[in-house]
Amino acid sequence: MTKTAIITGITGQDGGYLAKMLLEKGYKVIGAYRRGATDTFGKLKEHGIFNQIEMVEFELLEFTNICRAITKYKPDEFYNLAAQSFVGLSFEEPIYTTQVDGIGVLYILEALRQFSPETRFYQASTSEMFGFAQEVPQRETTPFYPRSPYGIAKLMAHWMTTNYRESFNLYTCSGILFNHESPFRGREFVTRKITSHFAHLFLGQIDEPCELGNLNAKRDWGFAGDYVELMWEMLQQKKGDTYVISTGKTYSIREFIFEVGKTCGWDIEFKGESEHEIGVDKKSGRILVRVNPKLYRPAEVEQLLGDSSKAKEKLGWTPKVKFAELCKMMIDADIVRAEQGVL
Ligand code: NAP
Ligand code: F7E
Repeated sequence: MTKTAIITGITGQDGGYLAKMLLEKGYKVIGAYRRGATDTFGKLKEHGIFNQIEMVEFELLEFTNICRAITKYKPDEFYNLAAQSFVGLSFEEPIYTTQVDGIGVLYILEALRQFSPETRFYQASTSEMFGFAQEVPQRETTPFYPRSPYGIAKLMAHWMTTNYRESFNLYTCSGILFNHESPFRGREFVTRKITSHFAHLFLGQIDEPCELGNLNAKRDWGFAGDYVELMWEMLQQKKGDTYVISTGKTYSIREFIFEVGKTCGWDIEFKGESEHEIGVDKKSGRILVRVNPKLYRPAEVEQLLGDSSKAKEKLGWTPKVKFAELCKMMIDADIVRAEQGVL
């Protein structure tokens, strides 16, 4: 029998990859989106799947709307990927972020409990909950220490997800995913900010260096297309659980810049300290990166490194795309877009 899945955050990076994968598995996919003044379906159209998805209006702050979507479809699986997902913005909009990323998840859980308790629920949790990491590497048992309103709101949602499993016997999963990127990453996130800017620099469409904040930060970066497989796997087990998903390797922003620069034919070296630091192509002397202290965060997550042994053992998974391949995939895609004038 055809299974039905609701995906919230369908217009985002992960929404597109997950929808594509579920369609390939024969699912009926319900895309839960919020109405906007401009078209937000660009990623789904680029994936070539927009016409295969049934869309339903869905706003995380509107409980009645959530109840209607759940009672209408009573889905086999519900993937909650919707969120105010930008950590930097969460310092400027802490109340909104907490409502959407924390309370919004409680609305969904409560609606499932009331109207569709058989639905299996996936919550998009995050390595930002580890924040000021209390252990290296971070695993399911590592104590949490979030460093942003985003991380704190997601932690509330994580515990609600756990609590509704323990209290009401719902099948709920919390996927603690470390950073995952792709050519569909939002352009405000550091990886895509770099690849989209470098694509324009490479083609000579602009001259200004890419302005960045803290270059020391280190992240465990994986590929979004790999990670959505795990979201699905988590919902196919005997019971719901919490899993860390990561590559087990960590790289600095500088290393990401260097790797992306290689595809553009640049050999980037870093000169100067703190706000005076620049990234320069050794051969031409061209300045490609500049630090702007305005982009520093009020509290930073300096380093994340995950241990996904549990997912490997229980879900039989290892990440496929490696760091260098990911960097190349992202810059190649942005160069093509910039050439076509769609970046
Ligand atoms: P994304 O590209 O920023 O997408 C976020 C999605 O949420 C968009 O579809 C957005 O819709 C929707 N949304 C935002 N506020 C909403 C609201 N109030 N009501 C309904 N929909 C709303 O995020 P992503 O990278 O795909 O990440 C997916 C999920 O995983 C997020 O929950 C994120 O916090 C979490 N996560 C991401 C990572 C990562 O590295 N990517 C790691 C761990 C966890 P619009 O298009 O209308 O804005
Ligand atoms: O920052 C530093 C910044 O915004 C990464 C989200 O998907 O992953 C993401 O959150 C690092 C930080 O991602 C700039 O200070 C330097 O240390 O790309 P980001 P994030 O904050 O790690 C987690 C797992 C999520 O759950 C989130 O939803 O890069 N950085 N200079 C910069 N970051 C940005 N955005 N822009 C800069 O100019």
